[in-house]
Amino acid sequence: MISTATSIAQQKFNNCIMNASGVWCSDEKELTIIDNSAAGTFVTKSGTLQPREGNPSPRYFETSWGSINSMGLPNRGLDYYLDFVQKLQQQKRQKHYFISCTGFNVQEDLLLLKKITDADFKGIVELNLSCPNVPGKPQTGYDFATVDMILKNVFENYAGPLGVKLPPYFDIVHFNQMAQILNKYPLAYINCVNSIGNGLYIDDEKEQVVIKPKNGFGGIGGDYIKPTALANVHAFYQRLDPKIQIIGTGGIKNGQDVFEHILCGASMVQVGTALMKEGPDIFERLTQELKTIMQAKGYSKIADFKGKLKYLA
Ligand code: RRO
Repeated sequence: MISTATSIAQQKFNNCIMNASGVWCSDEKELTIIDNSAAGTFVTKSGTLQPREGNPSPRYFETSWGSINSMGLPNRGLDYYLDFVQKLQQQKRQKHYFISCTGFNVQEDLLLLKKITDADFKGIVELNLSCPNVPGKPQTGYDFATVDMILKNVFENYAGPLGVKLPPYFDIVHFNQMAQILNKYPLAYINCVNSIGNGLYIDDEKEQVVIKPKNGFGGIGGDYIKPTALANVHAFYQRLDPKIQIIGTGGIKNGQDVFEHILCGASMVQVGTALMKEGPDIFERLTQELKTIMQAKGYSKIADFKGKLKYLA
């Protein structure tokens, strides 16, 4: 028997493959479909204190190598996701879920976490430190002192399992500096990576950008970002206290991609652009493709190859 089961923060999941926040997770209808798919669980769209409409459309565009988006954090508000997940959790006591949230400053982050505490939420929180698309708001994850300050406040005020969604980093010094900060805190996990921020895709015939917000600048996902995602997963796998697990996100569209993320050190993987393109049936396909690879290599569980990337002598 080949198992793709995993655990994050001591919570067990029967499959290590799930959606990435932002894709198929904006409302009850979408979340229910993911819940009933082959995915191990779901994460919600990042919830803010107030519901948000997000940026004007078109705000998402698919290219042959991936996607560009500038959604601008459209969401129903944290309360909506918290209510729905709590309801679901009562029906399915054995299954665990992730709620993503993001504030516009540390005070808002703490208010969001207080709501989660007051709701007696037993699942896992993903604090998004890396939205690239809110005009005028830089990505928190690139401001190292602010990340440190937020995590200090978060762990003084929130006791449940919590991970952070990080932007991609591109320099060894930045991996070192960020790992040093992350290692100070009892994080359940980090999620590498959010989209590569502020790319530009152009329609050559029209000599025009393809999305409306920010004059076409947006977060890049899909094939373009897999090497960057793998590098971030592995760089942090090498540097973090082993108690901090890693969720790998970026460029996953087949079983080989899932395998590579796990080989680099991911304990779970998330699918964004490819889920958007293919729909929730993708989870069944990815799981079967991963199992086929594991069988061919003689692996029966993900611990058999997790983090075991080899280097050249
Ligand atoms: O909503 C978005 O524009 C968005 C978010 Br919050 C995020 O974290 N990553 C992304 O690519 N888009």
